[in-house]
Amino acid sequence: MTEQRPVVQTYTVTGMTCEHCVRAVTEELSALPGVDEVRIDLAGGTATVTSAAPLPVESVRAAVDEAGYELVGGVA
Ligand SMILES: [Cu+2]
Repeated sequence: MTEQRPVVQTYTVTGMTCEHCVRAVTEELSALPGVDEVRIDLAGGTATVTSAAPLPVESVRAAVDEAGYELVGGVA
């Protein structure tokens, strides 16, 4: 049996400028399977995602892209 420990990962997201952007990115990331919590740092341009298991970075990238923003690099 594998250990169930939440994974917390921070990503760099460009293009977010206001609370609307924050909401859009939060919604898309929250919709990913296994995501428990999404915290956006608007000033810092980062998204911190808590999930039950590690998320494929391409899934995170696709979700951010869907919201209209861009994931920079991999994991911050
Ligand atoms: Cu905005």
